[in-house]
Amino acid sequence: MKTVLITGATGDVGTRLARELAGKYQLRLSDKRPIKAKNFVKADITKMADALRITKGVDAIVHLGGYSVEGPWEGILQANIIGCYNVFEAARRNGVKRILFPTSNHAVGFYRRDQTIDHRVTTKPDSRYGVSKVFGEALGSLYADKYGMEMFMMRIGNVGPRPLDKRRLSIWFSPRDLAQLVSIGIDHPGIKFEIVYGISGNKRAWYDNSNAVRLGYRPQDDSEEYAAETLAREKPSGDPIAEAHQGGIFCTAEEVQNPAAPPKKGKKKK
Ligand code: 15L
Repeated sequence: MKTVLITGATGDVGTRLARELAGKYQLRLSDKRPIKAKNFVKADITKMADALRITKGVDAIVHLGGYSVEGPWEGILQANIIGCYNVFEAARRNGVKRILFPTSNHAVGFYRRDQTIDHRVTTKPDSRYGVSKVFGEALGSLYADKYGMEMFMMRIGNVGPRPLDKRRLSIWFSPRDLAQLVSIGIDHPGIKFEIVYGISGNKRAWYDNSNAVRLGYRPQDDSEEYAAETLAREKPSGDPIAEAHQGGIFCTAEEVQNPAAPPKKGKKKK
């Protein structure tokens, strides 16, 4: 059984992924926030020593750790630029060949919603966060070409049990489809450097995901099942730039709240 390190394992996506992959791989979970689990190792990936410690002896790394929304540059710099460099470089030094990197729809978020894009388009980040994901893609490309590492870049949409709003009908990624795509990234032989979109088989997708299909991805879910209820809940944002572009409010906001974060205390549910 392959040993797989998941960084950022206590986050929403990490938690769902670990649940889906349990039993299929020997998982090593890591994060800077500790959880009680036998296979958990606490680490701060902004420190190279920690990155070296957690990447030792694994077959593949799913590097989810980092800042997951738009926010202040300093936080993004530490977590997504320095942290990403440390994990890739530690993997290289420890002889770990395969890295799965969750880049994001926000690496290409300034494409318009009336465009269909594939894995070959020029990046168009919609935020500092999106830029940090483009950095990860570029670093992966360098490590693939220069050091022969195997890089699987997943431009992830939004992972959750169901789509949250109209924009997410196009980019929704169900946990079981996430697990399928990650398994392809871990097990597919001969990966050099691949970019795929991490979304379910959504009818309303803005992406031509034929590269993932070529590698064997057969999504089981489609957001269309939730379209009527999602659209009925939708409130107009009044932001024409956000509405016109795939990245939504990431295109205009300076800070975006993590959609998976629990509602702030004191705010009563209506
Ligand atoms: C992302 O890249 C984020 O990691 C996630 O928290 C969501 O905000 C998602 O994009 C999205 O676009 O909904």
